[in-house]
Amino acid sequence: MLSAMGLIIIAFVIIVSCNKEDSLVPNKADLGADAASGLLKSTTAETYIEFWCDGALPCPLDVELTVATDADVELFARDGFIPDDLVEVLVDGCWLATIDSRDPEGVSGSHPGETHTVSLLAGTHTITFILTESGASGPSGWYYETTEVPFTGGFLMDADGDGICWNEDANDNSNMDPTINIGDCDSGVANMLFPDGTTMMDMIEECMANAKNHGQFVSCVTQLLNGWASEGLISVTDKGVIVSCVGGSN
Ligand SMILES: [Ca+2]
Ligand SMILES: [Ca+2]
Ligand SMILES: [Ca+2]
Repeated sequence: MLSAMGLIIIAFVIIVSCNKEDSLVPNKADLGADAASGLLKSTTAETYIEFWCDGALPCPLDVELTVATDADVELFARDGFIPDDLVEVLVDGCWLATIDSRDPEGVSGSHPGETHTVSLLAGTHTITFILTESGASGPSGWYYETTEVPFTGGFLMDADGDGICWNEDANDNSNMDPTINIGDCDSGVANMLFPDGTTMMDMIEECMANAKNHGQFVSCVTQLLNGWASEGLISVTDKGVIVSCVGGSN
């Protein structure tokens, strides 16, 4: 039994469908959810989405994805009607893929689609599809589907949790200790994150990895500390505390 509101929504969806880029009515199974938001939930494995920005680009569309346990997710997306769009796919604000469905022939028919895998920790995540180029005169319709597979952790968007996406992070596996520490010696001085995604501890660890002996390690760290002190990132007192940690290390 359909409620009056349900009928209104379906009527709305049908009107909208008639304005779609090539007047194809979407799969009936896709009708019936939140038409006002521009997102029609599917009862099939694929979810139908429409970019509604009155022709203004870029046109972003967020969908939420909740995974109960850590999982790799295979994210499939395709242009549903005329293959004529460029769509950026972001997960939790980080770029995952660019899907280019543009076909010079402009023939009506679905794009075969692409699958891109992302590693997600348990919880709710945001997938953002951004229509950046489109040949559609009206709303452009796409489909996506997510499939959970065993977690590998190989495709995390921000593996070290420093807020810098994998493709913009100079060190994707930063040492995020809150303070600068060497061995058992904690200086108590804040381990700063630089804009490129490297931390002070990353740089100290690099000194450690490259030094052939303790003298080289001390000299490498001292050079870093002198630079940070001259930039005002650490105080002279901080520098002294760290130097004594370095001196006591082996
Ligand atoms: Ca299209
Ligand atoms: Ca990062
Ligand atoms: Ca980092």
